[in-house]
Amino acid sequence: MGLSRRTFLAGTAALVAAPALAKRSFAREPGAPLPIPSLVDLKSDPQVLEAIAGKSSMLAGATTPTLGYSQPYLGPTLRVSRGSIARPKVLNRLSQPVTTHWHGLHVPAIVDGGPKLEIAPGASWDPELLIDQPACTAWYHSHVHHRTAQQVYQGLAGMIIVDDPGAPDPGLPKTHGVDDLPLVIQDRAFDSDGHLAYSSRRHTMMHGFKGDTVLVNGAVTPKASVPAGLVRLRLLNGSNARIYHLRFADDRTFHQVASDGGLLPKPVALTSLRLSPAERVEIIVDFSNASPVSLLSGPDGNTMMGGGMMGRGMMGGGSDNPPQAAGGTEGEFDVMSFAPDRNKPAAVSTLPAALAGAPTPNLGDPVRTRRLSLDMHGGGMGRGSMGGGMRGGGMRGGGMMGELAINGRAFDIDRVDQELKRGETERWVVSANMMAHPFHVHATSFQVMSQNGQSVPYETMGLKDVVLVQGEAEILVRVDQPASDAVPFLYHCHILEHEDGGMMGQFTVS
Ligand SMILES: [Cu+2]
Repeated sequence: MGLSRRTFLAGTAALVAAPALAKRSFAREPGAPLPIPSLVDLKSDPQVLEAIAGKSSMLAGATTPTLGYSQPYLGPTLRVSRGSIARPKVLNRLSQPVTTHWHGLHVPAIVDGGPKLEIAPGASWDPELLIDQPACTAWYHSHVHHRTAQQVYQGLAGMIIVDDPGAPDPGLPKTHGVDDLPLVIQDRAFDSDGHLAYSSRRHTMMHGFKGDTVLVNGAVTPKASVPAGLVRLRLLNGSNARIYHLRFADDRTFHQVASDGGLLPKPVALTSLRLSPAERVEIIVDFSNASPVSLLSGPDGNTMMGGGMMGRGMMGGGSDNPPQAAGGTEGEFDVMSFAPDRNKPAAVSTLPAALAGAPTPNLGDPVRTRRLSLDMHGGGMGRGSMGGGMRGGGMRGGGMMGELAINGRAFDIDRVDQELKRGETERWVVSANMMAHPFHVHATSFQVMSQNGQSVPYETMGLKDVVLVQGEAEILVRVDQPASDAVPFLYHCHILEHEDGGMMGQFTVS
């Protein structure tokens, strides 16, 4: 691999160039086989998920304390099936409370796993999840207020595959771990002991934590052996804050076939894609030329000073947090690599022209409009303000830092912020200031209608539960699941430091 500038951000490159540097005792060695999480089918009997503390081998020669669900880091891929009841049993073997939120599943708030549903140390939780939604890639993660960022960072997350046995077969690769790969992409940092490093400095909280090392399924820049044919990649950005700008090193065309809420009507040809925190994208990649290739990402670029808010695509100057500073295009880095193997049979050789079973948006006309302003500032902005006066204002002198809020109010677990009527479609106008914020709504898939006044074609965006808001986004939201005052649903920024810091609100559905 050598000392390519793509090996990773500046810190890693320095390590490779000077292995004697005392600060970094353990090497990040790319190219380990891609770990494939075990597949646990939640269709039938209760299946136990244990939140545990484990030890992982992420760096050469180091042991890294981590958290996981039934494994040392991350958790199994859970498969649920439309029309059936999934019965996970979550056991908390840790000394701190956890929750398990089913991100992307359309289930009632009482089983959604939000911050009101803490599982105490030693306790267990037995939700019944009636699955009734299109096939998609979802995920699960802990969602304890003020602890989400740390707990997900330590490893409390995993992927969910929703199957829809009643829908027509779209003709896509579907053998888990063979030609249908779950890829949980996360950036992490390590201290001199090889332990996961995390900073809760104000700078980190405001920008979101960004590490200097990329893990895929818990391995540093791994290599996947794949059939020399069509392969489906289920990409989940499980990072706390980093936005990836993904492309293949040879700039090959690939096809997006699904977004958060399920299949797109037909494959969309791309040469790059942007994946913000908590978003999922399914792509089909053609490895039939059998050439090894790397998947790369450009720099995140989502900083308050970078002026990225109104930008498109590659935002701002590409500066990351200071320890990982890597300017401009030199900040491009390897995420993982693929080694096609002609001895592995490819089950699917032709990309379908249309994707049978894709959901159709049927949200209808909105009955009301709500405005949500994702605020970063010193507070005092009125409820419902669109934040126009704050746009592009920057954090001058740093003196304004402190408040993360929505409509001027920081999260309060005892306050309901919005009251929705079950089954009613609403238009939400979501605005963001200072940075781009990935906005998530629990319990539903929404349709993005426009961004900054430009209409968004459904054919390329599909149904979403996270949308990166840069400026202003207009979405159509309908929630069909109930939520009471006692256990409301949530909407929030999915930069986990922003979520923990108060950029979150609660809503009931009656
Ligand atoms: Cu945010």
